[in-house]
Amino acid sequence: CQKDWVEFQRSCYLFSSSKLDWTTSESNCVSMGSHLVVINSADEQNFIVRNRKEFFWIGLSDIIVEGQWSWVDGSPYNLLFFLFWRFWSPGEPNDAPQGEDCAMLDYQKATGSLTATWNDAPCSRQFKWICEKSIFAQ
Ligand code: 2F8
Ligand code: CA
Repeated sequence: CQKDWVEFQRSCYLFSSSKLDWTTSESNCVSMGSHLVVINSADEQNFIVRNRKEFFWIGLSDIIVEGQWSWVDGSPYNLLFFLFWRFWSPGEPNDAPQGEDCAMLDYQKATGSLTATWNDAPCSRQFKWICEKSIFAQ
């Protein structure tokens, strides 16, 4: 991986130190040949949040159609898989009244063996973010 990027299971990850809204975070990743992180396993989720007590945007939103979650890189959103593994925090996604279409890692509501679980939050909020690209796409 390039300088400042961290390798895990054939991906390189960049953890931002600044905060941005969800759309600008994704644009920042795209400008570096990556996307906001797409989480495909509990292992990956635990790796990216281990020892980090912060919120991070991930590459999942239902901006286009409410209730239809989609990953920024077009990976399939496997509802049964994510429910089985309880990747969402209890009661999430709840599209809280102000409207919440973008997913973030919430270390405060982790359950079971996961070190963080997901919450949907307003896309305009500013959080740190995580970019991911394949180790073969440098
Ligand atoms: O704990 C549930 C709820 O907590 C907050 O709302 C009170 C979050 N809101 C923001 O982050 C803006 C909700 O997303 C979350 O569902
Ligand atoms: Ca929510």
